[in-house]
Amino acid sequence: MVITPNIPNLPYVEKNGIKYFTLVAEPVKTEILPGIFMNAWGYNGITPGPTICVYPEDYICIRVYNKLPQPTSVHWHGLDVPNVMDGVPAIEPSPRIDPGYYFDYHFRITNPPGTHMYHSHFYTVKQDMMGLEGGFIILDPNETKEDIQRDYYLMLGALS
Ligand SMILES: [Cu+2]
Repeated sequence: MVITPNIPNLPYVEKNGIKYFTLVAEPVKTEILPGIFMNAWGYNGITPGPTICVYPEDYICIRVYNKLPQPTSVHWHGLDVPNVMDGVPAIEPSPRIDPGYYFDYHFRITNPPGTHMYHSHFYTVKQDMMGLEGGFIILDPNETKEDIQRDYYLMLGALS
């Protein structure tokens, strides 16, 4: 169990052995300090986006809606996925998602347990710095509560 302070885990629906997640890339207003708001971009109303937690061997489908004013994509940083699902449209046959459209990223988790992230890989310098990123955790099915008392995921970023 990994806790991301102030950020919920992304819920999913399991059907026929596949875990279905939904991300909505969209403009968000986020309170970075009490009373200080920042216009950012994020997923499902927040930045960083919700933390995705899965297990090795899971089959997953992540539907990404684009409610941004420009195309986007999602790259699953560090995960071994087919090129067409990797979310890097400029150099791979992985589609960009135009405004108003969605794309279903579906793949099997073949990595071992570990800590990763997802982020935009379209106009990356702008979109990542606007906040389009989130945590992606591959949990260890053999880990017990006695092994680890607290496990936190922190995402640090610098706006330039
Ligand atoms: Cu990356």
